[in-house]
Parts: sequence; structure tokens; C-alpha cells
Amino acid sequence: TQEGSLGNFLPDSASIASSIKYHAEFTPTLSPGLFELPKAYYATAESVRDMLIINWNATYNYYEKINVKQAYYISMEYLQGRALLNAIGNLELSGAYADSLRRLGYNLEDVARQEPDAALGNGGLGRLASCFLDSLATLNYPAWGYGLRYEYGLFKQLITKDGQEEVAENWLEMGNPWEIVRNDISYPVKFYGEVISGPDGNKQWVGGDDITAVAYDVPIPGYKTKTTINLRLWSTKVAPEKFDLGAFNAGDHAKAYAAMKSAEKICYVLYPGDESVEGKTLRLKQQYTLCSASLHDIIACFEKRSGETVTWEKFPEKVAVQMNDTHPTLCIPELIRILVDVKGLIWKEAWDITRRTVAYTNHTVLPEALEKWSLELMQELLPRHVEIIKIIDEELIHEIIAEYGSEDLDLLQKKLKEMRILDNIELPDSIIELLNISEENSAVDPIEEAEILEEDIKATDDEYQSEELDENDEKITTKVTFEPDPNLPKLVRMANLCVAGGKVVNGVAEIHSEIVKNEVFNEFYKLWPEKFQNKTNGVTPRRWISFCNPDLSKIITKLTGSEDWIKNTEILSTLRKFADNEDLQSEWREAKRKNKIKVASFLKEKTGYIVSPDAMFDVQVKRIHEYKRQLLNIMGIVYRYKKMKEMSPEDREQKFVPRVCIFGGKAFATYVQAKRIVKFITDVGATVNHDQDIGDLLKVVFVPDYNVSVAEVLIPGSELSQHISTAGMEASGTSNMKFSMNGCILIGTLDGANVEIREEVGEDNFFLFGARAHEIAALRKERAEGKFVADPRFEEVKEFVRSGVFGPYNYDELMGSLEGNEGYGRADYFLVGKDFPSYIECQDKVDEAYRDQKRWTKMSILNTAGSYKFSSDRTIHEYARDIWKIDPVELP
Ligand code: 26R
Repeated sequence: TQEGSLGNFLPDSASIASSIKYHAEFTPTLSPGLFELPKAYYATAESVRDMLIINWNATYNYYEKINVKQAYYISMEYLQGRALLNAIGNLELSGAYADSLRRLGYNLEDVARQEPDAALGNGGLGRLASCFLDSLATLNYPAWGYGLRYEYGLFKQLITKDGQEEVAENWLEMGNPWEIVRNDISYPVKFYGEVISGPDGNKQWVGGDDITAVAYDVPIPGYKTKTTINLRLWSTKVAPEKFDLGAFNAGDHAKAYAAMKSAEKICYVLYPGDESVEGKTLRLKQQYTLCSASLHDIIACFEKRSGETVTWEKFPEKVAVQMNDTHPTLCIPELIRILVDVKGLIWKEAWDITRRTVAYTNHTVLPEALEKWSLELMQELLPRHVEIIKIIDEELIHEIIAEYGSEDLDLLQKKLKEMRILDNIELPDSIIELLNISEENSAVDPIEEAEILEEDIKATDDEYQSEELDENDEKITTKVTFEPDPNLPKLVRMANLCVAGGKVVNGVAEIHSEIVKNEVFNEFYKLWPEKFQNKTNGVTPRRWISFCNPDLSKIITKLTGSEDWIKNTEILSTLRKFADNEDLQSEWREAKRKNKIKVASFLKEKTGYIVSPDAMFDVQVKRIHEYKRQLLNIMGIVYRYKKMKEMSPEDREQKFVPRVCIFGGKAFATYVQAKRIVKFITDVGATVNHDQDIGDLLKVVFVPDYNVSVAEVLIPGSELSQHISTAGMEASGTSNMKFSMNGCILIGTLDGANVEIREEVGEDNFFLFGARAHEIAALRKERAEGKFVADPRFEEVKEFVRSGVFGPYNYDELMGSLEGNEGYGRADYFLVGKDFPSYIECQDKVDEAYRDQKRWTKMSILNTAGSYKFSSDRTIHEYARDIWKIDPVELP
């Protein structure tokens, strides 16, 4: 059909089969001879790629021809997962491919499982970027993604008797049929060197090390559209002139290879641990490589499309750059650098263009995740960028003074401490002059000091005293000083740079955006309220319902009359009126059961544990982090287990609904506490799962190596899913949306997107518990002051764990972290003990609801129906309209 992705060129299964055979023979990545599964996969993927290239070219050429405004999503992470089923699904060729492979003796699912899971990211932020690409292409938005082509993506997780072990995963080892290397598209990227002034005062960054960034393009097909956009990933190699042939010929191979290695290693691994200096340098090099290569490419495209006359003021009318968190912050100084140093614009123009082009999304409020770079390191690696950042910092200070005046130095000091980009760094000269505070009279002698105090405090110096009343009404004296503290590091605060340089700052769920405005960036919000927006996250319904859950999709299509819901999820809300329909309910349950059986066989294959599909499947899958509180979940399970053990078999069966509790997720390799939690969960599983008294009433399974492909199996087969973070700490969450779409009921706190999901699915269809975000600070204070009295049931569980039922591992540190025990740190900072009683009581309500299968099925249907808002299509429309100002373009 014309509507279809390939226009009139819709291949049938015979021509697909011959294309697969062609590739098996003529574009082989494996040795000739047998046509086995791996080869079937590569040849199949290559035949799909042929079609994607046709559409990619058509899309590219058309955008160039009409010189359309384009958005560029810049992200250090993408979690693409597998591409095959997604690509043929979007091309509407799943049936034809299944047929052709059958002719060749293969099953499509088996072939698809050969593909490695592309994990160029850590978790939510990376997967969001991938969902966004799918929506952009589907909705025909002219947009590209930029990222890095890491040779090793996220590590593979093994679960051993000691807990988590990490193994490197070389996803490119067998070649990647989805990428096209563009050997003609490469840019030099410079590190180190120095800044010199040219004849007309212009600055030049010279010397240092140059490496080369080379483009690898991954075509991203839209669903039921010809539009195929691009994910351009940069790889690095030594610049040709940097290979020291002289040294090589003289036999000094090590020297000759050194430059090569140092260039190549930039893209070796995703997110190296940044404990060491080496690690930090590498991470900063990665960030700069991404920003520099992408901006050069964006600018080259703008210049090419501008034709004869390049009008730089028009740049923001053709280009929108979105920074996925602060990781690509260097886009700001890099754009300014290119415009000023290379294109010859004056500062004011460049700054203005930059501020109209780039926007920033914040994805976390955890203080330890707000990036700060050592000024010293940045100075060494990127000297010109530091100069530019200093000017931006200076302009920001001027804006702050313009807003708040320079009379009240106390106030000014407070503002600057919060808002300056440079932290713990002396004020620029222009500001010292403006404030009339100078070096010489900065040292205040004691007599003068006393006089100043008597004189009712007025601004005279950069060391300045004022009175404040503290809580006890005692007069205390504070010093106003603008001098850096020599004991503290000098830092560049990337988030502050993003807020100052970005045209828009957005959070990723309503509650999170409020926290961004009222807490994290409150001072900036007061200065520029118009900059702040909310863009609630979403997920693609193609991958996360249609392709991963065909059984449920068939039901939805039948009830809604067409497949239109896959492109327009609002249609899902019409399912509400069928929620009580008994025929639908039994079909719905049947589909869930089929998916549960798949999960059960998956669990058996991966862990050896055998679980009953008659039990409730209760799932928590996400990165292991204290704030996500897997510990609360497992403590609840231990409580349940202990109660079961105390009861007679009859009472046990009476009281508890059989459950399979499934966990999955990776702990950051150096995050000790998270790894202890993994170990604890697996130990509980080992004890409970072998307990003859318990049988099918309770199973605890940790699925190793959780990734996108594993999620595609688990989510459709889940019934209860846990999103139980300490309120205020999870920016949004996106798997909560996927579970809800797949008819899974959530148990959760009022955090992130849970708040909005609950609003849409209805409060009766969401299991809510726990403290609210606004209560957390007071609760922590109470905790720290030792005023909190834990629920006896919580004490009982800790005691039980310590008693050694789960093996010889020492749980003192893990249990101690839940107490006001200084030795082990944070006095239950995440409030597991506080929320424990309301959590286990809520879990009793879950059991009660599950016993009534009609009620449960109705809740499940209402979850799918209420999830319509959480399509990334909705999110992308909002970004396009409110931030990027781009319009969809349909190819002719
Ligand atoms: C800089 C470094 C330490 C670093 C910190 C944090 C690197 C990566 C991260 C990942 C964070 C930013 C992340 O993944 N955040 C998640 O983003 C999702 C998409 O918006 C949210 O749904 C989720 O709540 C949030 O934790």
C-alpha cells in the first residue's frame, strides 16, 4: 500500500527469502558452508537493512531538499535492545519474514534471539532516549540522535554464590549488521594544548592531541511510515598524521601505538568508574568527543543547507539541540567556541544563538548524580572551554546582581553560592570592581570588625559580617566572604551551566518538575521562571505492547476495531467500558497466563528454579539502588516467609496467596551496598525456594543480567509490579508505564510518574503506600535525632535476618544501615523502616484483591486502558511543540 513504509516496494516472502539467501552468500560475516542460526540472523538482518537504507536515504534527501528545522537529541546513553523484530514490525513485514524464514527452515523468534542486546546505556535515561527515537521516526519529526559507539556496553551480570559478578560484553564481536560506517564523515577532536591570541585579538586553541571521530549510522525506522531517521554514533581513532611511522620503523612500536591506543580507548567502554583520575579524564574525553563531533556535524549540515549565504542568526530557526541530562553540557561552550573562534562571530551573537538553540532535561535530583568537574582537570584538557565557561559565569553573576542589586551582600553571597557555575572560585575582576570590594581591604582587623558590628552592618568589604537569629533566638555572627576556601576543590557545576545556557529546563514527571523548580534549581526558577517546563516521560507502545505482547495486542485490536491504538494510544482508554465484561475478562486472563508460562520457562532456563504459573507473579526490575528500595521489598518477603513458617499448613494456605517474587537489575560495579542487596535477595531465594513447608506458596527468584530483552519477556507476564522508591527520589520511572500498559497492577509510593499513572488508572487500581515527598525531610530529621520508634514487625524481621536463617553471610552492615547505627552510615536515609508497616499492610490488600480474580482482571484492564497517556508519542509531541518548535514532515 502507499501508506506502508516502503511505498510500492513491498516485498513478498519469496523475494525476502532470496534476499536472505543472497546475504548469506555474498555479504558473509561468518565462514561459508552451513547455513546455521547465527548466519540466518545476520543474513536476515542485512536483508532488513537494505530496506532501511532505501528509506533512510529518502528521508535524508527530503529533509535536505526542503531545508527543514531539525531537532538533535544528544545522549551519552542509548539502550536500544534488539533491533530485528522492531524493524520488521515497524516495516509491517513480520508476517512476510516469518514466512520466508519458515521456507528456509527457521523460526523467526529463534533467529531474533541470536541478536545481542545493544546496551549502550545504564538504565532509564538510556532507554528513554531509545523510545524517543522510535516516536520521532513514527511521528515523522525531522530529528536525529547522537551518541557514542562504545565497544563494550553495559557489563553482563553473572549471579554467583557471592552475588553479582561483572563480565565485559563485546556486543560488536560478531559484527553489527545495523550500522553503516561513514568513512567520509569524520571530525578532528582536540584535547589539551593551549589558547593563544591571534593578531586581531581572536582566540585560538592550538597544539595538544588531535583524535578523529568517525560516524556510524544506525537507521531508525518509524512505524507504518517511510520516515527513517538516524542515530549517529561516534567512534574514535587516531588522527592519520598522529601515527608515528618514524618510531615504528625505528622499532619503537610501543611509542608508535601509544597515540593509537589513547585515541581508540575513548570509546572502549560505557561509563567507566570515575573513582580514579584516569577514569575521570576518560569520562570527560567521552563527553567532549560526543559534543564536539556532533556539533561540528550539525553545523556542517546547517552550512550545507544554507547554500551560498550562511546567516548565523538563523541557526536557532533550523536547529534545536536537546541535552539528555548534564552529560552533554559541553555542547554549550563548544557551540560558542566554534561560532566565535572558527566562524568569527562576536561573543554576544554566539551566546545569544546558543541560548536559543540548546535545552536541558534533568533526570535526577540525587545530589551525587549532579555532575561537577574539577576545574583543574577541565583546564588541562579543554583550556579554551574553561575561558568560555568563565565568561558565562561572569555574565550570570551580572544577571544576578541586576536582579538582586549589590546592596545586600549577605543575600548576594547566598545567591552566588547556589547559582554560580564555578564553585569555590574567586570572583571575576569586573565583579570585584562593581561591588567595590578589593583585595587590600579584604582583611578586616578585629577593632574595625567590632565597629562594623555596632554600625548596624553595611556592605563594605568582601569579608563582611552580619547577624542572624538561629532557632534558639541566639545571636550568631556569620561571615560573608567571596574568597574561595583553599581546602575545598574548585569545581565546574554542569547543571548550573545547563540552566544558564539552556533555553528550556525540563523535569520528566509532574512531581519531579515541581521539585526541580522549588528545590534543586529554585534560585534559577526565581530568576527565570519562564524557562522551566515539565515533560512527563513516555515509552513506545510499539516495542512495549505491540511487539512484546502479541496476545494482549490481538485482544486490544479486536475490541477497538483496528490496530490504530498502536499509533494513537488514546484509543486504549475505550477499553474502560469493557472492564466488567466477563468474556473479555477470561480472554484477558488467558493471554496473561500464556505470558506467565513463558516467564516460567525463561526463569527455569536462566536460574533453574521451577515456579507455578498459578501463583501471582510479583516483579521488581530496575537498577539496584538504595533509593529504589529493593531492600524494602525483600524485607517484606522475609516477613511473609517468617509468618508462613509460624503457621500451620492450613492457616498458611488460608492466609497467603501463592507468589513468585521476581527481582532483576544490575548494581553499579563499585556500589557496595547495592551488591549486598543482590546477595541478600539471592540468599533469601536459596533458602525459601528449597523449603519443603513453603512449596509453591512463595518463591524468590533473581533473574540474572536484566536488560531490554529480558524486560520484553518479564513485563507481559507480570501481575504486580513494584515502584517503591522513597518519595521524591525517583524522577519518573518508565518501567512503571510499561507494566501498567501490559495490564500489570502497580504497588508504589507517590513518586515520579506513579503519581500520574495512579491519576489515570484510578486510585482503586493502584496499591498506594508510604510517606509523601513533602514529609521526607522532617522524617529524616526525626530519624537522625533518634526520635523514631520502629514498628515491632520491622525489628522482628531484622532480628530474623541476623539470626542466620539465610546462610553464613554477615548481614550486620545491611541491617545496620536501617538503624541509627553510626558505624554503618546513614541511619535509614531511605526510610525503609518508616514505610515498612504501611508496605506490608498494603501487600495484604494485594493478596485480598488477587483472591477475587474478577476484581483483579478488571483492575488489570483498567491499567491498560489508563496507560494511554504514557506513550512516548505524547511526550515527543510536547517536546516538539513546546521546546524544539519543529513540525512533522511527511515524505512525498
Ligand atoms: C553523571 C553520572 C554519575 C550519572 C548519574 C546518573 C550517569 C547516569 C545517571 C542516570 C540517571 C540520570 C538516570 O538514568 N535517571 C533516570 O532517568 C529516567 C528517564 O527520565 C527516569 O525515569 C528515572 O526516574 C531516572 O532515575
